[in-house]
Amino acid sequence: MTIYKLLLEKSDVHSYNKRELFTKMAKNELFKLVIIGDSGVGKSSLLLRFADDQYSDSFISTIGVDFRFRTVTIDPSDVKTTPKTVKLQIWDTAGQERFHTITSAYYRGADGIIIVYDVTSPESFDHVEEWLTEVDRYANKGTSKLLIGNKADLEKRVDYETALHFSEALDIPFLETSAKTSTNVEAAFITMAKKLINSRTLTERPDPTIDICKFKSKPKKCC
Ligand SMILES: Nc1nc2c(ncn2[C@@H]2O[C@H](COP(=O)(O)OP(=O)(O)OP(=O)(O)O)[C@@H](O)[C@H]2O)c(=O)[nH]1
Ligand SMILES: [Mg+2]
Repeated sequence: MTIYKLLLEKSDVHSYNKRELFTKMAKNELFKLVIIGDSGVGKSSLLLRFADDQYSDSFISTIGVDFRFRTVTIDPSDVKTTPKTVKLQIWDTAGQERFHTITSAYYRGADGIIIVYDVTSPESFDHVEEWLTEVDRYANKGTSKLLIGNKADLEKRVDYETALHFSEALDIPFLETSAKTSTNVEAAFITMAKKLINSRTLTERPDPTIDICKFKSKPKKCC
């Protein structure tokens, strides 16, 4: 149970404060993620695997955007707070160039952005830099990023080490996944959720410095 729920149960919490706490609670437990990358790298397949544990070999290119929800519980040992159940609202975007104006509008307000390339397609890896430029242009400053190399069940044309060095240089977590076999799909979204929980916890942590002026006794009036 979160601290907010405990406080809400306390009868002496003023109703105005309760409303504030409710807003904070809701805010705390929902993260908006956006998946981007070239057409055909497997963005929709990753989302379908994560949200419904399903996979299809047929390729139906996404038109515009689509979204799904999934609630996940994060192990308390992995986050700097108590056990956390968070709702992920995941936006799947079309990789086709003609939709970029529409899809880039979804970057703003995203808590996390997942950039996907296809390990069998060096072109899709080369384009990651362009996708990151778009993210810097349209997303909020503090947006978390994650790099995914999908289709790891197939013969690779982009080395793991090359992608890892690239991601480390940018300080972005990186995983190779397969939407087809499920490998690392859960791990990828959980990695992003943990990153977001920890960064939100850090930004909400109260300032530990003590204002000593508060404890100074008021000057006594003479006479
Ligand atoms: N072998 C293999 N094929 C995959 C994998 N993920 C996706 N595919 C296939 O790749 C094709 C494209 O997948 P999508 O998920 O539709 O690609 P997308 O990135 O959403 O493409 P757009 O919507 O056009 O941007 C489909 O035929 C999928 O079945 C994977 O992990 N392994
Ligand atoms: Mg798609």
